[in-house]
Amino acid sequence: MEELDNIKEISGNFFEPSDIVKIEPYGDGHINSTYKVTLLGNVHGILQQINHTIFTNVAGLMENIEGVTEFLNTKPLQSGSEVLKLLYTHSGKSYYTHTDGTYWRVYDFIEGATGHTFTEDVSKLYQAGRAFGYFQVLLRDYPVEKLHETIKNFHNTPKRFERFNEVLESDTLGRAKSCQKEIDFVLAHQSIMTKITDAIAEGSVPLRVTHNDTKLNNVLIDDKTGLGRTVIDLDTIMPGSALYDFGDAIRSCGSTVAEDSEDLDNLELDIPRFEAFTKGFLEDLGPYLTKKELELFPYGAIIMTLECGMRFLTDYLEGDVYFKIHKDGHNLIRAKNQFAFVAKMEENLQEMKSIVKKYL
Ligand code: ADP
Ligand code: GN1
Ligand code: MG
Repeated sequence: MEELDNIKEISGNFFEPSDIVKIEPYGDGHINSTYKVTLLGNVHGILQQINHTIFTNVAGLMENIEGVTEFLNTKPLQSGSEVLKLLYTHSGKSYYTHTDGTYWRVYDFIEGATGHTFTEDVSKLYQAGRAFGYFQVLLRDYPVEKLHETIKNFHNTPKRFERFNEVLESDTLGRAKSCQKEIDFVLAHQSIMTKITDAIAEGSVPLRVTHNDTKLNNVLIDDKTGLGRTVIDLDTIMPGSALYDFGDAIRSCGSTVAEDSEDLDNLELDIPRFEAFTKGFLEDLGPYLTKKELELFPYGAIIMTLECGMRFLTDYLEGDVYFKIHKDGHNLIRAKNQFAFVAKMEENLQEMKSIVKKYL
């Protein structure tokens, strides 16, 4: 993390330096380093150091975000919702490259709204579902050829499995012995991993412009009205499947406990939460989806959760080089949690299927 003095100097490329009152770390993202900047007059901005180890083509990434936000601004939006807004540098660029090789951008701060990492409030989940579903509806005619693939094979689960195996084989830190049960869980689930990629390859599931990182705190919910206000974290907008966006969201909000909870005895698939998100997600998007996509929705939730657990486990084995961690073993804790959730969803597959059917 950069020194705060340095960050103040960096912010000065977007704001009048004399207006900057305070800069503090903000939010709960696992990838970028995010700061809330307070300016005179109690105006705020979101400053982010873009993780360029993960997003190696920062110019392409920012071109995607500029293109998508400009496009969304041409659309009539649902009442109460707004588009994330980039602030430009004094020289008119959407990001700033520091002399130390780091990359920075600023968004308008969305006031009076929250990205919830965890909630039991089903109305928020319904709203999050609506926001993510509508987001995909709005982007359905976005010129896909304009998009840079910011992380190759991001949700290609079999490719993620290959990578997991490579890391496991080398086991350079000797951590495999501390997670044999989780390794076995991954190996026992190999056959389900190809279900979405096969359907895409055979043409029964279409590629769409998708968000690809639909965790609950990537949608800001208005604190007063409770309505979904803005979809954020646009770094992974790429051609993908509706199953990724649905599945990843259920992964993050369909459980009775948070993604990194160690309280696995109380971890269940929460049916009302699953239903609330599903209802919201399908409300606007449902009519655009194919029968096969909808049939695979519950599998999307299982596969995205399995994939994310496998990514956490890979990162644990590799020495925590990808996801930000806040304690020792954090990635292993997350992986155990995700695998426990996969098992619960497998037990409830029939019920998930009937709920999806209800909202067609
Ligand atoms: P990461 O890729 O690290 O997850 P995000 O872009 O999701 O980064 O930002 C991290 C957190 O910062 C979000 O979960 C949200 O709480 C907050 N945040 C991001 N952008 C804004 C914004 N424009 N207004 C208010 N809060 C924001
Ligand atoms: C990351 O950036 P953030 O915190 O919203 C990750 C997602 C994972 C998620 C797990 C670019 O999301 O893919 O599902 O952590 N984003 C990236 O919490 O890898
Ligand atoms: Mg995020």
